[in-house]
Amino acid sequence: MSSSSSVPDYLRDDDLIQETRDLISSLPSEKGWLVSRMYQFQGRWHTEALLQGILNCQKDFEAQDSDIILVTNPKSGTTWLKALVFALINRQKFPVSSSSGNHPLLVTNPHLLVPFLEGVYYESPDFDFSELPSPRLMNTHISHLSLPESVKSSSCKIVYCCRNPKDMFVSLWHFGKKLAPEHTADYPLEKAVEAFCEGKFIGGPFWDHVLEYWYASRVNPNKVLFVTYEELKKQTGVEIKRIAEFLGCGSIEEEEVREIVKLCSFESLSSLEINREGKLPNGIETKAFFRKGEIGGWRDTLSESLAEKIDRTIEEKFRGSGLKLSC
Ligand code: PAP
Repeated sequence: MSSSSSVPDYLRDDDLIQETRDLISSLPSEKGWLVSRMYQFQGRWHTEALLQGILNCQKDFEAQDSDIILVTNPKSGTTWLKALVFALINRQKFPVSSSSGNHPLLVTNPHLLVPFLEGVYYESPDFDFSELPSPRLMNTHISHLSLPESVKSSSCKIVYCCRNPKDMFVSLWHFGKKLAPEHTADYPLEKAVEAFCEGKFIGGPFWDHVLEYWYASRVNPNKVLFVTYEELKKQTGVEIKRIAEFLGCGSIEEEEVREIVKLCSFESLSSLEINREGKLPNGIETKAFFRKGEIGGWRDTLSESLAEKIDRTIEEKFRGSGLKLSC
């Protein structure tokens, strides 16, 4: 990955330990869409830096029973889910009412309120997770297969948010063009769709990530809650209540639900100064996380034939799983 100032540190490869270099030299690798090189580890494609973050996390992260871990494929609603769950679990400490103008979400980007596990484990290995207030709220893109053992063995809760793959792809396409123009120039849209359908992009394949958590949610519904961006969009309040029930948040007033929906809506968050003008410590502009926030926005970017290619791929991969994603 280049050292362009807009690229977050967790995507840079400058700071690897020797053990990781040795491991990497044994892994399948390819030039990738959005990155100069990516490596296949436990079935998923990663940059060297993200792989280092995942390895550190697997080694050092000790989950607590009260932890809440939000999991997504990139561009599947991470920022929104972070805001919603942060507002929900902190509603006693930080009441969400339109009259209170000092809610943390009004002055802080959701990514700074909810740490990104593998990013922190790469960028700031000394970060002390034990200092986070309980229940600790964190997020990750790590696949179910590669989660730290303690996450699986403890009683911590996982909320997984999935998004329609065409919207997810298009969101990543636009994000990548902004963030890493040098690694997208040689990837016209057709080639990027091809890579996506081969599962070859950071964190991919898309379907393995989704299906692992889908099955985990079927097998252990008290441990993994599966939500979708589309349902969140269509009935945010209903989904908030479902998440609240899953997390054992106690009863929640209808008025509180309405206030959380409003505070965390695309229109509200994207219009805040912190999310229009701000930057994360790694240099990435906060506005990059707010583009359109729509269902079906892929139509502006994908031709019918590219859309069909993604549909065919996903249909084949999801066959027999019982999972259907609306678009
Ligand atoms: P990340 O995984 O890199 O953190 P993530 O937040 O999942 O990114 O993706 C950003 C997408 O969520 C953007 O979608 P788009 O490109 O199709 O527009 C962004 O607009 C959308 N998004 C961010 N905040 C919200 C929100 N409050 N409501 C709905 N969508 C949102």
